[in-house]
Amino acid sequence: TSMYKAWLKYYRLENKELLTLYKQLLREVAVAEDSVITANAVNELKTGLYGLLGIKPVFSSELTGEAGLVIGTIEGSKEISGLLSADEKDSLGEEGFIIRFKTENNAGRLLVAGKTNKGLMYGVFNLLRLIQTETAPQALSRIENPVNQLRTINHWDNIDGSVERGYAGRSIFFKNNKITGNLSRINDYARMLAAAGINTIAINNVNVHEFETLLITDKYIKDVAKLNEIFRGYGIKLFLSINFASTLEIGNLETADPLDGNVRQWWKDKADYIYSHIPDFGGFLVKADSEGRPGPFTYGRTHADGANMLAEALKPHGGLVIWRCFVYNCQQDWRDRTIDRARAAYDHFMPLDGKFQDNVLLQIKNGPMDFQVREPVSPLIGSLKKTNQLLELQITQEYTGQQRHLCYLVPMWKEILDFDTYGNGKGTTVKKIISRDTFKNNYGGFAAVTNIGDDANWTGHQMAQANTYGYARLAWNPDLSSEEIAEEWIRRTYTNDSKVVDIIKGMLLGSWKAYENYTSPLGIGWMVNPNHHYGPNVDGYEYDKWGTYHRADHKGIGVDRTVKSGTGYAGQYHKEVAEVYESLEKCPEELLLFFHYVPYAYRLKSGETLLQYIYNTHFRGVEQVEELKQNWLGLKGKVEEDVFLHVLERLEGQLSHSKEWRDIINTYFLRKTGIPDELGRKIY
Ligand code: BDP
Repeated sequence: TSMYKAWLKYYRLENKELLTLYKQLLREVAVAEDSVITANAVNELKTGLYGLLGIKPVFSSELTGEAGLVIGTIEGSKEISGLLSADEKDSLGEEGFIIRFKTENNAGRLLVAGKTNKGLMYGVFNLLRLIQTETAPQALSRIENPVNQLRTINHWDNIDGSVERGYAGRSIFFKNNKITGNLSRINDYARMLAAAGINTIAINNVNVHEFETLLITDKYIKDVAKLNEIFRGYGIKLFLSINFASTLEIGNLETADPLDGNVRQWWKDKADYIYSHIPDFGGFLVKADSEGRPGPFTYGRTHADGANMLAEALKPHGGLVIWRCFVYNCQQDWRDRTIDRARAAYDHFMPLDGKFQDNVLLQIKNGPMDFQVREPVSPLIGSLKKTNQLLELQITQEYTGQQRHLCYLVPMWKEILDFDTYGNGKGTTVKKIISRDTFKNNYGGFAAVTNIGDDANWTGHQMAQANTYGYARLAWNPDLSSEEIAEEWIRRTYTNDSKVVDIIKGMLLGSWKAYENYTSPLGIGWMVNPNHHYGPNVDGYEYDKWGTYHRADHKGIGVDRTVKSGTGYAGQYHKEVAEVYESLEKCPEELLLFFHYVPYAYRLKSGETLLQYIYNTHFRGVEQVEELKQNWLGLKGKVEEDVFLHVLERLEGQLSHSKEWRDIINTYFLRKTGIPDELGRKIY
């Protein structure tokens, strides 16, 4: 299936004029550079140009004529160095690139340059993207540096081949407790990631169990090194999730206390060992003291003690510790309304600001709970000032339809990135904090849990590829718009036919709102089946220990998180933000039930009561899915048949499932209140 090629399809250009122009321009390519990364870039160029233009250019170290493409690094190529101004050279970062088009005497000359071969590679991938999306040569010229330093993908893959929260088949890395021998698929994966700008990957689940603990031993390290070699060729650093209790489980020690001398020595030796096999190893990703995983709390130590111990071991090798802030009590008492899981990350980590080594990064989930369809931004972001930070997003659609529903998440991520934390006065948006623009920390960037598996189309629902792609593009440049990203993805995936592009773009852009409409309302989240988290179950978590409540009764619904009368969570934000969330009137309506307990008769700004709003959005959400399906039906014959049928099958499933959501939610509130729909629609 063509779906396997994702955004690297390189269909022949449909625009004849551009096709002719580019065939002329790209007959000859000069590459004065030789490294694995450059060789991979050149291979991509060969594949890409053959697909897009049907040509096999002549490759040499110098152009023979006036026309052609010159690729190189500033240091490696005199020609490139000579053609660029001092300003241009200065503006290039380690991963940045320049694309330049010049016409002289009717002959065009194209230049792709990086300061390093990584930059050069990104330049080549971007050139291919621009041709693929029908950009004219005159519009190619640009200088780009990635805005974010770490652009990370996390896999929740287990060595037995299962994937935690995976909805696209089994692991691409592991099978039956072995590391895959199918390295060509890994190579294709590395191409996809690098083409979209990813530069870091953690290949195993953050929940590290018995076998995964052994990844850093003789049993697996050579095979990990083989994977690393592939990723290295595309400028991607490899990380492993580690077990904080490794010293106990594989180290023959009786403790994992981070302040114990033997434990510290064990990790130093372990780091030396890993780097002797993988000299450019990225470092460790750690989930500690969370959902049953071991951690420093057992020994009465702080998370700074734990992270710093590992950081010290990795430091001589240039490695990093990425430490997750998803730490909360998953055994709480639902009867106690003063305890609030939303507070946990801030309460645990805020007191540690400034206490972490400079090669530690905290990885913070975008919201205080757990990847719901709507959450406020974590108050840690904007509060931590002296700590390296990664924003953690979830591409895999655990709570957003599990890749059976279409839910394009880029618009949600954009809202998060553009959110003003007031952390350093007005305008301190999340994107400025994680890009290190605001607080000038050592490291920063993006992390996300991937939606990739071994399905032939990688993501289960083909259109979920747009989320993988969109995440990577935002990590490169968070100022790209949802529309731009959608459009790029569609053109690279399906066609440049603008009518088709517009229809699919409309589908993508409206899908998150549609999903929100027919699922849990106004920021309350969690009305899902426990464990697998698919499908509606309003009270599924209501009387359980996980801290995920909606507090609905016959009078109203919502969690009072105000300082005045609730859990005090709203007070974790800077005062400008706290004031807004604290107030029932000022609180953005989409988060109303996250912050306030609200009576059903409360009037929203639209004039609807809260109850009527819930009914209306649930009927509307299903209509929106019907519209998605109608739009797609109009594309028959305009996209490949197997793609057409595949997406149609998913949309039909989504439609019937959205009705289930609508009916269960609406019936629940009808029964709680006894108040029927004002418009007399049938509620079961
Ligand atoms: C939750 C998932 C769980 C993960 C956990 C985490 O349900 O499977 O282990 O997050 O982020 O969303 O560690």
